Amino acid sequence: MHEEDQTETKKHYRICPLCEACCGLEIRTRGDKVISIRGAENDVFSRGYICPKGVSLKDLHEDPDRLRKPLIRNADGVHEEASWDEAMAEIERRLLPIRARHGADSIALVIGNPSAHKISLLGYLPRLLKALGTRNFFSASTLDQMPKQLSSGLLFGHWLSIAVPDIERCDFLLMLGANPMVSNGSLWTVPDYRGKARAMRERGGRIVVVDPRRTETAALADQHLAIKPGGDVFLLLGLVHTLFDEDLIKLGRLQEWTQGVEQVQQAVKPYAPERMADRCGIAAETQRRLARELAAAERGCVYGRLGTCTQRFGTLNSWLVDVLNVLTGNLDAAGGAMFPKAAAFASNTMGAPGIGRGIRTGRQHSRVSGAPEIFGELPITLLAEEMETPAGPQGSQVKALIAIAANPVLSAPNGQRIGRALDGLDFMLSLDIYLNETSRHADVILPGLSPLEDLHFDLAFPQLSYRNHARFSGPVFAKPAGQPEEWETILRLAALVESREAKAAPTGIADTGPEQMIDQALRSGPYGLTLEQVKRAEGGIDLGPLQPRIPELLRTPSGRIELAPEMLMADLQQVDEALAADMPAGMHLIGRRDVRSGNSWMHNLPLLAKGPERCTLLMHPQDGIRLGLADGGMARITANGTELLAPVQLSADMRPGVVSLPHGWGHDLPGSRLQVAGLRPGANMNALLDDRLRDPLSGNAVLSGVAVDIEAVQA
Ligand SMILES: Nc1nc2c(c(=O)[nH]1)N[C@H]1C(S)=C(S)[C@@H](COP(=O)(O)OP(=O)(O)OC[C@H]3O[C@@H](n4cnc5c(=O)[nH]c(N)nc54)[C@H](O)[C@@H]3O)O[C@H]1N2
Ligand SMILES: Nc1nc2c(c(=O)[nH]1)N[C@H]1C(S)=C(S)[C@@H](COP(=O)(O)OP(=O)(O)OC[C@H]3O[C@@H](n4cnc5c(=O)[nH]c(N)nc54)[C@H](O)[C@@H]3O)O[C@H]1N2
Ligand code: SF4
Ligand SMILES: [Mo]
Repeated sequence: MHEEDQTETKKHYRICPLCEACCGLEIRTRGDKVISIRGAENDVFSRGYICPKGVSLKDLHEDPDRLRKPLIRNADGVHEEASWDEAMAEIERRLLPIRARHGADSIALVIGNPSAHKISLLGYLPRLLKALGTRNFFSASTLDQMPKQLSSGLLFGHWLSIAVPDIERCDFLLMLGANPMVSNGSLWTVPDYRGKARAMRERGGRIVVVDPRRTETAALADQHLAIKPGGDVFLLLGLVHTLFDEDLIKLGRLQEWTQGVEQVQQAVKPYAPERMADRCGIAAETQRRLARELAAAERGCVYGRLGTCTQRFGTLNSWLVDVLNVLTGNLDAAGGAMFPKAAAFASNTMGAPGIGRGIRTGRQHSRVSGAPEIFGELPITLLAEEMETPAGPQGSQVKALIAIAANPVLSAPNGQRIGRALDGLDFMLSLDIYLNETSRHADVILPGLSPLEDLHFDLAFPQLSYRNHARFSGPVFAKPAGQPEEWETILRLAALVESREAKAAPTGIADTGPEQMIDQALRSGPYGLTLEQVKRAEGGIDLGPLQPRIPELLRTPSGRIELAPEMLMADLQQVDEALAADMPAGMHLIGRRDVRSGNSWMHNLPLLAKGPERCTLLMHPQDGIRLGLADGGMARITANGTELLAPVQLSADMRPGVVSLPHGWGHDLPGSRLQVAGLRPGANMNALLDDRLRDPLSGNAVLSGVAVDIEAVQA
């Protein structure tokens, strides 16, 4: 019998947790081995699509460096395996006195990207946060999408009411600062972007990509506009200006649901394309033609992503993208920018439809810099100063940190400063599956499960999907005996902080496991589904193309789209100042993603790590000649008081004057256990970034367009 089980091949359906595309996978196993991983053809949403990362789930599951037991750092600074009870006892012994002595704010919480992909984390973090009661809550959101959350919240009344391209019906797509061919989409869950973009062009649609680099996405588009880094606000203002100037406004159905159009018209008067051209690097006539083309499209859409958010004017950019969609009648219309309606957990389907309290920010401020809280978070670039600065009248110093699925030492600007500050803490706890650049600073590390041992239901991404759907997948393998699921660990920590019976199993209605949580959310959701129904439909339930949702979706106090929020109108003054100031001189650094990466933590998987060197500095050949750098030559890049070395890759795809380095590299720090990644560590581009630069409205870090010095290193 046992023998038979070991040889029988089983087929499992599993949703990939590694990026926002949320592809359904078909995983074949024999005994405890993975035999194959491919795209699940029967998935109603991803329809068989997969990328190399999905295949690498086997490597992740089998990675000998992946933590399976808690680690406690001994007196010599070495991490040693411990039992769960020992680890929890150590946390109790060291963390609780800090809180008792220095108050709730002395413990900071940082959560990273993978937590958005795990209901076991995302569904339970609010419990821990509530237990901690700290204002020092930080996340990767302020390295990423906070500007879009803020602008969407201001316009539509909820920060998760984010409109996405209805690509299957669109015939003109203007895309800024996004590379879905590589990233597989962001704030836009769209598996197989390539297939959808091709289909769009085959039916006569056009795609225009705005990016300082001719990316993989630009190569597949009809037109590429090589913008100057940081130039989007000028271009977008030029486009909105043109719509008014050339009488191209048509609000259509949204006329009666929109307020503030006149204020926007007044506000954009000064920004004629002729005045913007120099600052964005795109000729006035090109801007005007683009505005006309957008206005003339039957079903057009503007989409901006990471590259537009990680700038000083990230919130204005995010707002202007939606302004363009509204003014051209493309918001909430088929083929335009539409709002998904998730089967569960979507706050914008809860409460009274059509009206609400809107959003409020700045209810509290950070202690050292006084930066406003936004959706309960503080800018992650302020984490270091909160750890470094002694207590004063403004409150207590951060003395302890809990990091959950976060690697800010590599992913945040000036991460080396964060690393130093972590060493000064009284206690640090990491929930992580690796001993890496950040968790090596932790006194205790608690591991999560392998994704193949975990169930999966996406809480966030159905709210951002190109089509409505409900999908669930169960664990492929049983979890190791004695290892808790991450939600259990989080509840145990919350209980410990609340000083309830720490060792008891979680009890009570709020402490149910994810399945009950999902079932309740589905039942009370807009389609009245049950988890049983979703489970029975392997490959998911298709809930159809996106439907118009205005006015039902709105949660603003006016019950309308509030197109001219005061906070944004006021920030236009800073645009005027930027226009009046001199152009920042020198070479400008932008980021880049690679198909075989996932921010900082997938470089330890052999399948993804093989192949050519990926941490290279892309540079236009003209710049190479000027700087004496040939292909493969070594460049010294200097900024932020730091210098890095990286091999140069000459590429005519770069805008001259702009260079590109990927983030998430720099795996050569002592004390980490990343055998594969350590072989080709790469350089940490975030070491070059100044942690003082952020969009003050959203608190989002500036990751793009930073001036750097480059020189050739003689062999
Ligand atoms: N220069 C520059 N910097 C950037 C960006 C950029 O474009 N340019 N992009 C930014 C963006 S968009 C983001 S989202 C951030 C990401 O910033 P982070 O979230 O800090 O970085 P990740 O590399 O995603 O790190 C994830 C961590 O989670 C751990 N982990 C993985 N799976 C699990 C799990 O199942 N459970 C637990 N507990 N831990 C797990 C990994 O080992 C790793 O330590 O980086 C940002 N940094
Ligand atoms: N393979 C892979 N996939 C990933 C990730 C990964 O690390 N690897 N990370 C995941 C995460 S956390 C996220 S948030 C998403 C992000 O997904 P996307 O939003 O698609 O982000 P990127 O691929 O970084 O593309 C951003 C683009 O902005 C461009 N850019 C830089 N500066 C500017 C500028 O000033 N203006 C304009 N217009 N463009 C600019 C860059 O050249 C780049 O092509 O990807 C996710 N998917
Ligand atoms: S595109 Fe994203 S979700 Fe799909 S297989 Fe690749 S990593 Fe997984
Ligand atoms: Mo991200």
